[in-house]
Amino acid sequence: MRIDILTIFPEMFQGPFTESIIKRAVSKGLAEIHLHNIRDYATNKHRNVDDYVYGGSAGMVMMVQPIADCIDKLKSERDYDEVIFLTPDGEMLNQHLANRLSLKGNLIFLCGHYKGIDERIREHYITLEVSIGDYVLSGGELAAAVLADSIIRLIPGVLSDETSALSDSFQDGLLSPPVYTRPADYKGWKVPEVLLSGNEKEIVHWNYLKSLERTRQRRPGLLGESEDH
Ligand code: 6GU
Repeated sequence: MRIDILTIFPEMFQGPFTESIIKRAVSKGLAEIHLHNIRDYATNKHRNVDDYVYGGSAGMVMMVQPIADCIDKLKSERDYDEVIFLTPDGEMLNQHLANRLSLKGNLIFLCGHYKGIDERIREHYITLEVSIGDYVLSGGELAAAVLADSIIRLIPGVLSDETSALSDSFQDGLLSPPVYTRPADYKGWKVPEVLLSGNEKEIVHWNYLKSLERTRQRRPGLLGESEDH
């Protein structure tokens, strides 16, 4: 998979993609992340990428031309499956959407700033708008990093057997059960007996019941039950 990220703050991606699972996916050649500074496509004297809102309301809007030129260039080099705009008014990210996007080959992520982007970019280029939750971030960069992480870890070969995405919370529609490691007794705080029993069948059943219990307590909506309790 190849992800091209269009941003005015490429440095914001130094952290999230240079550690851990995403770093390994990139070094194994399973994912490529290419950052593009939208300002490099500005053609005016001051390299502006934003301008005042038509109609007089306060704030700045990202201009069409630099973003359009950047996307046009990328599209002339290869086909893209989706051009995604990260925005609080987009479709809510969930595991189902991450699964769907992990099957794609080439994606463009566009990170917005200020009051937003000129609507004509959305009309003529954007094929999918994604939000990561009902709160406002200063820009789309952190949302793009979250989206990229949720997708890349699902690419076959990225996770090892032990960290398999199959046992993730949400992958089976349930939250994960509690987990423990050694020692079996820490100052009298004991690991549940069943986990030490070696009885594989009983352990699988116990984990399932704990998943169900935790989901019912914390996220009943995932079980199709009422959220108020
Ligand atoms: Cl995708 N962008 C911004 N700026 N804020 C958000 C968001 C995205 N998702 C939730 N809040």
